[in-house]
Amino acid sequence: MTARPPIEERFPRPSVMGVVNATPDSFSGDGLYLHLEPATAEAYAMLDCGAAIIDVGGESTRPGAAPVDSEEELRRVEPVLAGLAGEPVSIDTSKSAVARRALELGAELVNDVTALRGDPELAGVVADAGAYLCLMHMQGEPRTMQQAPRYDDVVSEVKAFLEERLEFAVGAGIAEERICLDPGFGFGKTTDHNFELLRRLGELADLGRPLLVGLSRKSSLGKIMGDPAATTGTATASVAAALAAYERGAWIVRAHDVRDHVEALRVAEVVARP
Ligand code: HH2
Repeated sequence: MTARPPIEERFPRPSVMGVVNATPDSFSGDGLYLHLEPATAEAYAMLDCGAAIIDVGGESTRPGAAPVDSEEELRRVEPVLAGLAGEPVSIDTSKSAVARRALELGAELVNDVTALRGDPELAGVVADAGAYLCLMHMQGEPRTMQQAPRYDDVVSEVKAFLEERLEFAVGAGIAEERICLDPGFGFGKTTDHNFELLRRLGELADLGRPLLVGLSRKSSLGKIMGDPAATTGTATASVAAALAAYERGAWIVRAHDVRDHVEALRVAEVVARP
């Protein structure tokens, strides 16, 4: 196995990660992908628009979503992964069985929203494959995480958590240069927590690893428009949030509306580095 280059080289800043959900209940309303042909077609369209990688997920992590077992998750994602053979793919899973199969099918990044706390075998699977890894912060678990999120200082708590998970992952044999970190917008966080994290994202960049951010269509973006019951945000609000994140050091941006994000980030990039 040839060692993969550092994640910063493989996915230069800014890179857009396109989201393909093979789930019936994604919060963002794009769970069209139970029919697998459209999922694969959508992924190719995202690549054509400039996505650097496609994140394929078979289990919804929206607040209150029901967990699924490995068999069902694999049944959902395998055909999409097979249809994307040879393309840059990330698997959004916390399960070692799903990650193992996805890596066999060519996925190069494991996006684990539990930051290696969900399945004790996942770290070994990532290490053995020499795969890239995203470690994300979440307070609580998807079913209950939005009930009463609480922090004394959300930024320093998220930072300490990511530092500890990074140390754990490296201790488990995963090369630090293949790891990126994610504050987990919306995962056990109020709207105020999310915007505090976004405002002070630079403090997380101090951890020395590339930051992945997933703000796309998140409910906080709808809530600040005046609808306290909003469950999603618009593409326009998502792009604005992505730009704010980029200006504060974000490296990889996870997004549903890929063309909008690629074009906006290109402008921001040229402004920052003529
Ligand atoms: N957000 C979602 C899922 N996976 N992974 C990372 N690293 N960061 C995120 O912010 C993140 C994530 C939730 O969004 P979505 O995939 O659109 O919805 P669902 O989980 O319902 O499929």
